Amino acid sequence: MDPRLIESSIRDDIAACATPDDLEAARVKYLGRKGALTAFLRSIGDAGAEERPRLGAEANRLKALVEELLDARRAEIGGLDDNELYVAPVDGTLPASGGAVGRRHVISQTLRRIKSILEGMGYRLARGPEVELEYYNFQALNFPEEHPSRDLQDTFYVSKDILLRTHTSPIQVRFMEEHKPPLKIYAPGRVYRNEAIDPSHAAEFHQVEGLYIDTDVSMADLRGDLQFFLRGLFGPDTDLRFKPHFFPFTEPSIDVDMTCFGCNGSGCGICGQTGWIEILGAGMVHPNVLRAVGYDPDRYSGFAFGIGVDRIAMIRHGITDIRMFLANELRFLEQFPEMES
Ligand code: 2U9
Repeated sequence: MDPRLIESSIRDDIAACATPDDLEAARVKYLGRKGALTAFLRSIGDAGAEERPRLGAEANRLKALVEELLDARRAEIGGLDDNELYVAPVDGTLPASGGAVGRRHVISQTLRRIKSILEGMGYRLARGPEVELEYYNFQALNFPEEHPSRDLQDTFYVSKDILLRTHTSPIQVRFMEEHKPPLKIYAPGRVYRNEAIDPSHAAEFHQVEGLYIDTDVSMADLRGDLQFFLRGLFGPDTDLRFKPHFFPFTEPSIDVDMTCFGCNGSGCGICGQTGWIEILGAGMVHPNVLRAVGYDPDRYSGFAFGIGVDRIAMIRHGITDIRMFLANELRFLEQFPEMES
């Protein structure tokens, strides 16, 4: 076949290609096993010896021409080279898709606020294990041997001497064993109790406890710190009242009420018309607890307080069922966008 005829057919065919599939068809038509150029190359063998070099050179030129034209046409119609990834053209005028942005769990948000206030007051973070020795959870904290909370009914035991901590107080016992006074620490964490589950009781929940030990620490210091803390958490109008209470690890022990942030004390739905909300427990660290960690109770005194993080989150957000915190129900969790640090 006449090379010039082949060349013009190559040029026409490739110029007419409109899609990557057309280009592939043109490639096969000329360079494929049964293609026109392939046939031309084979026919060279039948030509006379003096003709062969010229025909061979012509065949190679046409082959190179096909490849060159295919590449050029591919670039024009936006097809892909071999090994090239397809990248969709970006339309910068389209609106952004929004995307799914996560958020912290409402308990984590509450805990962060509590931590930030306490750290601003000079309390340092202390941590400890959730699987704890019975000694640190009960004995060292002056719980008598026959105390009901030690019962299997109330505490999850791992073995005879090992349990899931029922409060974060063992963290502070461990800290005191390793540090001399003065100290001012807070101990956040998850705690476990073998409770009958209902809207206000879960078998796992979260506490933060504070502990301050020095010479001459008094109940007045406790009142000052609790007031500063609760005003930071619930607003500057918050007032407190102390009621006598009992804990094995503090003496005296108190329950602390604060004026309701919903009505400022006049009575509303949040506080059950009383004007007051029971918010935390506290007291002066029992001399037996100081002795257990090797502190001299005649020289040192201290206060401690404990607060339920779940309870704070429920009060702040008007949540009526503690079990929602563990349900992993998105329609619940999405109601608490992060508004603060
Ligand atoms: C040491 C000594 C004393 C921590 C304290 C409370 C009072 C308290 C409750 C708050 C809500 C438990 O989660 S809750 O139900 N806690 O009322 N906690 S005093 O006393 C300590 C801690 C450590 C060494």
